[in-house]
Amino acid sequence: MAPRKLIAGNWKMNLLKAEGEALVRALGGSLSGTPKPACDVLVCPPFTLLGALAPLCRETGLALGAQDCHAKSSGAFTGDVAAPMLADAGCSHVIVGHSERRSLHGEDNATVKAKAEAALAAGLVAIVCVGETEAERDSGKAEEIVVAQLLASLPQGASAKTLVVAYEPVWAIGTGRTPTVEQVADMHAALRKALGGVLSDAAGLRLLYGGSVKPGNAAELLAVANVDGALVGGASLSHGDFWAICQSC
Ligand code: G2H
Repeated sequence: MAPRKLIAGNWKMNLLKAEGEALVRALGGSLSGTPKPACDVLVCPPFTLLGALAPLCRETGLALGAQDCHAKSSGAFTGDVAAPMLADAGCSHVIVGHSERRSLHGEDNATVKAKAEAALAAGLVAIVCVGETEAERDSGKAEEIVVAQLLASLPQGASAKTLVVAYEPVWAIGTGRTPTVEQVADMHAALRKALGGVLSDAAGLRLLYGGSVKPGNAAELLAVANVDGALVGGASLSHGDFWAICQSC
């Protein structure tokens, strides 16, 4: 059976405390109303808001995640945040290996794998992101490249309960461009197959699509085989847009 869908909002480096609280309150209000969305809903605010939003998320049934963690559990790493700190702040999930971390902070697959392993060790669900660049898509080898990226980024000891994979084509992130449903279907099928070779419960693992998901394209993307939810950036900052995406499940 396909897993229950997950809609995750990646707020990136946006929103101050009052704005974040207002958004979570609005989402919580929608979640407590009817009809209930056929998905779990997760918000991933910046580190600075996690402590303030944790009690609000708990009250309203929203899951809370962070956007990154360090691979070590503590130490002299100025400016970094460790996975146990995120769990302590009330997070259940953490995104690792987002393409903005890979490209702007030089994170390679080994770093992403180490971060995902730190997340699992802290009791968090790791959302491991993978995706090809435009040049890689144009090369005709996108599936091969993304599968290799995924296998090299996977944490040891992962299962469908502790791992989520997000396919985010780099050329679709924040650009308004999205792959065709056929391209998404082919990539997700390739990722599921590759996961089946390394995880016994790969059929139950959530495979999210991310990259310019909006209310206008969410239903179509979420209906694609092997798409078990979405990782939403820009549109997750608007209650109306994000809730419309949740209702598209
Ligand atoms: C991809 C996505 C969220 P956006 O980065 O992870 O962002 O929906 O703005 O393309």
